[in-house]
Amino acid sequence: MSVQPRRRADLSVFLLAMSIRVEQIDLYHIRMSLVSPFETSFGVTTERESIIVRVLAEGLAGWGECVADAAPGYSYETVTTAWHILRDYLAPALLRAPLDDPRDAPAHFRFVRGHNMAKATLEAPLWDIAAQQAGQSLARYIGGVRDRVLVGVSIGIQSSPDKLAEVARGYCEAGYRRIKIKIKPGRDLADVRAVRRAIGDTPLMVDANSAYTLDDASLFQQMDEFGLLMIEQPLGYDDIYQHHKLQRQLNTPLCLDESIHSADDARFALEIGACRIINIKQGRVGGMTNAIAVHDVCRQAGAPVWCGGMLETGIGRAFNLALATLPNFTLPGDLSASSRYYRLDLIDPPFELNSDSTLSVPTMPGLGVNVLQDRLDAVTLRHDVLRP
Ligand code: SMG
Ligand code: MG
Repeated sequence: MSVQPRRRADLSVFLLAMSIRVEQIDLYHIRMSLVSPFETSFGVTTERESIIVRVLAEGLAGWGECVADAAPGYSYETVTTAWHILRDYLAPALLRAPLDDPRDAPAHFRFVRGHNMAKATLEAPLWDIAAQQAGQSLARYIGGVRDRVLVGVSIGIQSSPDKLAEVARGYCEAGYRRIKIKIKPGRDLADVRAVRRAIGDTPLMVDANSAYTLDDASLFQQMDEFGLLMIEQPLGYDDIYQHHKLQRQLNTPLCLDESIHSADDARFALEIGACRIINIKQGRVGGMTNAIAVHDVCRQAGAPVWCGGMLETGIGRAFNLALATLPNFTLPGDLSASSRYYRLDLIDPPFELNSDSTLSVPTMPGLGVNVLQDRLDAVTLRHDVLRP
């Protein structure tokens, strides 16, 4: 007799935990100054614009951050397009119908083609809420296997190779044990040589952000002598095929970033040998669900992955950290300490670098970081509140 009521109670807890009825969505368009300008092959970023989203559901608050930039340099998506897609399409769809699970978000948002960064922004708070409902950290909730994540630093193009070498040495002294440098035509081999000389055998890699063509194959062959960890996205942002032609001429592994938008892209790229490593950014692939799918495809193919960064505040960084606890994230991510990006982060405490070049993964339920509402308000340019 005592079994039945208990079973009924267990079931209701189960049902509660599996449904997310959204009551309110807050969109914040923010702008924050970087501690130093970040130059890539497609431009210089001095201020980061972004969208922070807060979802209220089931008595809980979940947070997310959009990785689109103000300008369409890295991706066609911008803060303005993401705001439009979020406010006019994705948020209304979410306010209309409850989701059982954040893993259903990609299907729920499929009526919008593309706009992965906007979709990821609104999927994120659902993961935060679902993990809180389960009473687990997001890392544990998605099946993460580590409590610290190996990280490196991504350094923008500097005024000269010597200056770059000095900056890279500074980051090594600060404890980063993997250096990534940005390259562009005219600022490549001499930069790599100078940094290699300055940092000894510290793992080093380059990221071209699609600034080259196959005609530059001999340049990349010359990079083989520097023992780089990988060369990231040398060719077209929308190309996979030509990368395989380049990869077969090199000893250094290629890594794809901009070209990979889905698990299918990852499978195709690995199958044709276009790269040996993949950089996973949840924003680029349309959210955590798809990011996990990309991870799983790469793991099955025996290709290691690492977590990319988009100069996120601590909110987006916390998502990245949780993602990077999955087993196949075996290479250091572009996830540096808060102080590498912003003087004041939006979370408390800020992320700090451990002495083993790791960041600690939050352990509190959900995303596990405290968002500082007053700091958020102070950097907000526009705030919209959406309700059913
Ligand atoms: O968040 O540490 C970070 C930045 C890492 O280099 C980084 N990101 O192509 O991988 C990349 C770039 C994209 C952002 S450029 C503004
Ligand atoms: Mg990149």
